[in-house]
Amino acid sequence: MHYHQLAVSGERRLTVSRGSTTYDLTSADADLRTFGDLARVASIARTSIDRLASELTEDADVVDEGFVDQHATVPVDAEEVWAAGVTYQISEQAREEESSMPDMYLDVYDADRPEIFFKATPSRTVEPGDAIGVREDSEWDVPEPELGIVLRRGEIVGYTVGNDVSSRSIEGENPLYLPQAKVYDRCCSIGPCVVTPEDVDDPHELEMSMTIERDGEIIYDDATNTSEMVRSCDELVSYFTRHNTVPELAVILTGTSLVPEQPFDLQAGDRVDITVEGIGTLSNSVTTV
Ligand code: DO4
Ligand code: MG
Repeated sequence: MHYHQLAVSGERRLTVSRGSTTYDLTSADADLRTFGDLARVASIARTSIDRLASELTEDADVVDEGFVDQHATVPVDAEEVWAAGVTYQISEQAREEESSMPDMYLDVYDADRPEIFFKATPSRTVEPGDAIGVREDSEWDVPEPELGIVLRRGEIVGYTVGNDVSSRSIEGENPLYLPQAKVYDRCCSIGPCVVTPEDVDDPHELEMSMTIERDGEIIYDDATNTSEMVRSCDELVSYFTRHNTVPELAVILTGTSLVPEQPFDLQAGDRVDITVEGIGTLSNSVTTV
C-alpha cells in the first residue's frame, strides 16, 4: 500500500491509499502520525504494516487525493539517508569522464563491495514540492533520480523515490571532496510516499524517468529501468548494515542511471520531476544555497 505523511496546520498525519481510496489513519488513532509509528506498532503486534493499516481503515476518514498532494511532506522520518554509487554502467561512464581519477569508478563498479556513502540528515532533506539546492561554489550540478529503500531496524519496509542532488565539478576535482559534493543544505529530497514491498512486484524491474523544466520548457526528459542496476537491494542493505548500528529509520538511495550530459547544469528556478513506476512522482523546484 502507499503511505503519505502529511503536515496539516502544523500537525503530522499519516494516510494510506488502497486502490483509489485514501484513508486518514490518524483519524482512526491519534497516536499514529508517522510511517515510523505504524511500523513500530505493527512490529510490536507481530503483524505486517499493511495488515495493521487495513484494520485501521475501518475506523478512518476518507480523504481526497488533492488534499494529500497539497500536504505531503517527507514520507518517512529517516534519521539518516545514505546512498550507493556507481551501481549503473552509465554512472560509471559519467564519473570516468568527469573525474581526475577515473580508474576508481571502474574498480568499484566491478568490485564485490559497493560504494555506499552518507548522504543527508533530516535537516538537509527537503519534502516534495520544496526546493532542492545547488551550491553557489559549484560550477556543475545535477539531480540524480534514484530508487530509495526504506529500512526499519535494518530491514526493508518499503520503497520511495529520491534525488541525490550533487555537485559534479566538486566531485570531479578530487574524489576526496565527495562529502562536499554530496552533503550540503537541501542536497536531498525523498517522497512522495512509501510503498510497502507487498505492493512492489520487483524493485529491480521498475521504470524510472526524469524531466527537468526551465522557463516553461522541458530541457531534459529520459527514462531507464532499475533492471539496469548491477547491485541488488538486499546486497546494498547487507553492506550498509555490516558492523554499523543503523538508526531505527533510514533510507538508502540506490544510485543513478539518468545522467544529463554536459553542458547541462542544474540551475535555480528549474523544476525536477522524478517518477518511479508503482511509487509516484517526486517534484522539486531548485534554489541556490
Ligand atoms: O561516486 C560517486 C557517487 C555516485 C552516485 O551518486 C551515483 O552513482 O548515483
Ligand atoms: Mg547518486
